[in-house]
Amino acid sequence: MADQGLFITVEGGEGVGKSTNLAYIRNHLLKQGREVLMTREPGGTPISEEIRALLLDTSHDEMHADTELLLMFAARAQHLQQLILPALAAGQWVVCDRFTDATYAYQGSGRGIDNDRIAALEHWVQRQLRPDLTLLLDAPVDVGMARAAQRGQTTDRFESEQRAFFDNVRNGYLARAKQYPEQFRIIDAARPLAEVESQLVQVLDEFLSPH
Ligand code: Z5A
Repeated sequence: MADQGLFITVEGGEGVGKSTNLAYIRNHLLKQGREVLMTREPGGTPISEEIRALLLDTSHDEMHADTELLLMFAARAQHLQQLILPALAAGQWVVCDRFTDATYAYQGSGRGIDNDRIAALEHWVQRQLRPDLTLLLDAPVDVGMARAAQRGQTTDRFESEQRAFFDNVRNGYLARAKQYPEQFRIIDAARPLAEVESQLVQVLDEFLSPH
């Protein structure tokens, strides 16, 4: 039987460079001989991607925060059962663009839902599963927003939020990182790309050495 794979998540506010750096992370792990599955949340399976479309649709501005929270976990339940857990059991390393720490940051700190409610769903849907490593790409909100604007895609339901929402999200992430220092590594994502990459390599190599 294969050894259980490890679960790495990549987090951060809008436009900080998650998508840009995911390919770099994947290549670095492949070079070290790991089998890697890349995926994202909300999404990653056909059902979860349909839920994602519902969540991001700007025409649903009436969506209640509880509905949003439950849809995030509905997408996650399917994603875990269909993709993430089987891959980890087969010994693959799973790299996920956002996971439950995004729920604490966006639905918790952003929308104001109690952490206890999120924790109850987390326990129900994930049991004991938590990320082995979370790379938090952190940058001032202005930097992320300017980069996202420069990229020039259409705005989704989250991106339509006000500045204060994104400040709360960033503070929520930083609070999680402080609370769980064993899980989180903070990457200064405001730096030029080459510097962000060298921070990632340093953290990944440190993490890889005992595994
Ligand atoms: N969400 C939630 O509320 N609750 C949950 O539980 C989960 C998610 C799981 C969709 O996520 C939304 O779901 C998300 C939170 C919510 N909404 N928001 N906001 P997503 O991950 O798909 O969407 P996103 O955060 O909007 O990702 P993004 O905008 O695609 O950002 P990114 O991937 O971090 O950035 P990027 O595309 O890699 O980079 C942006 C631009 O900056 C691009 O032109 C790059 O070339 C440039 N860039 C990147 N790095 C650099 C550096 N270092 N220097 C200069 N320029 C750079």
